[in-house]
Amino acid sequence: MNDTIAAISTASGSGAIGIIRMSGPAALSISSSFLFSKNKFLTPTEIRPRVAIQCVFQVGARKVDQILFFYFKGPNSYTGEDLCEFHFHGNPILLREALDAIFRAGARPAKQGEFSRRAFLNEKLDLTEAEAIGRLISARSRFELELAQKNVFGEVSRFISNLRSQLISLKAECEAEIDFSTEDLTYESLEERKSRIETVKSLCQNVISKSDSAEKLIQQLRIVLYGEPNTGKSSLMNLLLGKDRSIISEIPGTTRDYISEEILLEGIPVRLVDTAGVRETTDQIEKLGIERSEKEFQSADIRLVLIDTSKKEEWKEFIDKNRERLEGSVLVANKIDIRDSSWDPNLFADLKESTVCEISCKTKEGISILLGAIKKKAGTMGQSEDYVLLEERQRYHFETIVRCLNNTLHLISDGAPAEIYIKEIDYALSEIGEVNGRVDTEEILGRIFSKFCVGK
Ligand SMILES: Nc1nc2c(ncn2[C@@H]2O[C@H](COP(=O)(O)OP(=O)(O)OP(=O)(O)O)[C@@H](O)[C@H]2O)c(=O)[nH]1
Ligand SMILES: [Mg+2]
Repeated sequence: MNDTIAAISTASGSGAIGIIRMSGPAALSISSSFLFSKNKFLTPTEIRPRVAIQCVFQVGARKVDQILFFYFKGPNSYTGEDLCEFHFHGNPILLREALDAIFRAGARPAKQGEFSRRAFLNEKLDLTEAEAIGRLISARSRFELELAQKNVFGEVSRFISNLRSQLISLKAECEAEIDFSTEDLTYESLEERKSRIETVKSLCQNVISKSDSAEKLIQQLRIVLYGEPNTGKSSLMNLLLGKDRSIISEIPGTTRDYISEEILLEGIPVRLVDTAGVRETTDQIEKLGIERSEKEFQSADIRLVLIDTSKKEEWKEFIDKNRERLEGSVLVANKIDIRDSSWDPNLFADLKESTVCEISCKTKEGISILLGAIKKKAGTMGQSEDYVLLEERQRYHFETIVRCLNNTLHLISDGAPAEIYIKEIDYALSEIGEVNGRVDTEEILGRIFSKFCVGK
């Protein structure tokens, strides 16, 4: 990393301020050639680290802008190298002019992610933290942002180092057994060893499964509103969207084709789909619409099945006819403001894994409870201290670790000697190294000798 890189670090377009960053050995000397204060250019020695300098950014005789300048002396900077920041007024043309001058003075354009890459190479960040910073910047929902924040603050890195330390001690134990098996040392029993491996394996499996459900929430859940005509699907759609998107009328069969909209529900990005009411019909167009409703119902992540509680027992027939298909759905008992005396939510207590929510689109009663039920269905981790693997890359490595540990367990059960199954533990360890980009064999050696004090 002998060259010096520079780039505009703020978003494109105009804004109150626009920042150019420059990192590398020549950062300070290049910067100083533009910093004009009190009738002269500053010399590098006049620039103190971490002190805001107010001056003019000047290219030769041309005054470009009044700026704030910061110098972070390596290794105490984001990249670990000398790093300079110019805070301009945020006009893209002005920033471009300044950046071009910086390039002419000897810096080269930074490639995508190159500042973070240098930070990683200088051990300022590990790979998972670098990835989390990327997520933090690009997160499209509060939910995704919160997860990225946990990773930025090192939750995943801590999890990984804990896992790694468990595997290293496992390996150390096996290694000692191989090297010193003739000496009179006691080792853990195979059963103990297997149960330790199981523990590590389930830690990994747990984080993978949490990550899969988080991924769904980040990608966009499909929530489908389904039910007979006139039950209030379109009314609920509009209510959740906060705008009149679907046409509502007292005529059954109003919605003929599905309508979908993207929204954030409780910070989770979802796609809401309003469908045509399902019923027996001879109308060809309505039939096509109903076929689509069925397709949407099938492919939904969360199904909101609406029933009209104002109709005397009509809902009962619908539920009884569709009993099996409705398992796992959220039953939305609408029009509770004008419910018929025959309505009784307890009649559906036996529907497996489903919830009944009584609401009124008219009075908005029960809507927050419904939102809570949706969130619960979504499997949200809520306010927990949890972290997940946000990147496909990380999940891939964890799946490989689980495979290696499974192999180890099988080998042990088959009576294989430690020399053989230790290889699988090795693979698992190197995968962990891949997750955060740190691979170190010295560490393993150190552990062996500190733990067993052999060679006394
Ligand atoms: N009193 C009362 N009326 C409601 C409520 N929800 C919906 N309605 C009325 O019920 C009628 C049907 O509502 P829609 O939202 O169009 O029903 P839908 O399920 O989309 O009907 P289709 O599109 O025909 O399948 C309208 O006249 C709404 O104003 C409610 O909670 N209380
Ligand atoms: Mg409708």
